[in-house]
Parts: sequence; structure tokens; C-alpha cells
Amino acid sequence: MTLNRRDMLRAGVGVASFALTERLFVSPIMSQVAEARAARGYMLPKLPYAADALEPHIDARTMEIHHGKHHATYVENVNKALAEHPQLQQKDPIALLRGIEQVPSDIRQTVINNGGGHVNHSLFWNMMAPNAGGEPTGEVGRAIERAFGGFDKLKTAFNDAGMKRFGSGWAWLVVGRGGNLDVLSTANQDSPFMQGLSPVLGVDVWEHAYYLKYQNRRADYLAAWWNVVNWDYVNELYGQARA
Ligand code: MN3
Repeated sequence: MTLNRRDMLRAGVGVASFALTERLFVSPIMSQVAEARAARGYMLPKLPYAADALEPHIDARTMEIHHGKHHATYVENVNKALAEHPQLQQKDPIALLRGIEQVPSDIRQTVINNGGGHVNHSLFWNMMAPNAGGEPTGEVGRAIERAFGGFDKLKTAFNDAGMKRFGSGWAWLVVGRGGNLDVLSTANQDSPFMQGLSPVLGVDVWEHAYYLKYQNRRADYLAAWWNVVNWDYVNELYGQARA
């Protein structure tokens, strides 16, 4: 009788042998993701707050479905795609996206869609928090001032990127290779990591992110979303991207 990885996990084999060596993201949620994958593939991270914590800006039902169904499905599908590729499954999901050209062509688009979805959403939950929003703070606040000439100008550029994304995708604030901040939009679940960029703030503009509360009013969703931006986490990501 041979044991597959799931059997071994049930038996408690192999879990303790895992050592956390990658520290791309120091937040608990990303550590949780990293620790899980060695044993059983990527894992849906817990929301860092209650589903209703972002009310009234983001409603609880949207959070429940978005996290518990949409994000869960990305995790399930990327694990399925990588099931025959343990050497890829062991990579940090961000490293997987950064090296997307090394993923076999027959599963590459599936990994882009679902691995991208997993990483994008894992970041997104942390980029939001209750009792957050307001003006950007710290190092990233000063960098926004230098790069855009103020927070209002960043918001205009970012909202514009989100509004002009036709169909589904994301708007991002990223750190480029030269360490500069930039605003851009990606389609579907395409990750800025695939372009060698490091996202520090992103907003999901798929309809599933806002339709229950805002229906077709994406602009209203974007306006409200700034009230939940977690600048502490944005600063954390900014520091890591520049390190
Ligand atoms: Mn989404």
C-alpha cells in the first residue's frame, strides 16, 4: 500500500518537517499560506477580521461569498493544476507567479488565473481593515506625495484605472523595478508579480467584489473602498518591496 500526500497528512507525517524559509510577506496571513503548502498544497487563508467588519463599505454577504467561494475555488483549482508538479507546488505562490515562464505551457493559463487569484485575494483581505482608511501614512505616504503630488491625485489615477478596466480585473499601486510607485490595471487575475512588479495596494473590480451592494455602480464601490484601506499593511508591503 502506498500513501499519497493526503493520507500522509491525515497520519501527521511530514507536517513537522516543514521550515518556513521564505519571508516575502511577513503578515500572519501569508505565513499561514506558506506553512500550509508544504503539507497539502496552497490553503485558503482565514479572513483577518469578521465578515461584517468592513460594513457599511463592504457588506458581510459579499465578503462571505468572495472569500469562502471565489477565493476558495482559486485555491482548489491551482492545487488541482499543480497536483502532478510537486516541485512547483512547493514554491511560494508569489515565486510561482514571478517565474510563470517556468510553469509548463499546458497548465500555465490555469496557474495564472487561479494562482493569481489566490495571491491577489490573499493580499486584498489584508489591504483592507476595519477602522481604517484616511490619509496614507508613513513611508508610503511620503512616496505617494513624491510620485503623484498628493493623495487626491493618487486616488484619481487609481480610481480611473479601476473604472477603465473593461470586464474583470484589478487596479494596483505597485513598486516597479527601479523602486518607483506606479498605478496600473490588470485583466482577470493577472498579477503584477508576473511583470516583475510588487503590488502594495490593489482593488478587485470584478463584479463579484461589489455587485450585491453596489450593483452596476463601480464608482460608488471604489469611492467607499478607500474607507477600509489598511495603510499599515500597505507600508509593510512597501518596505518589503523596497528591501
Ligand atoms: Mn475577487
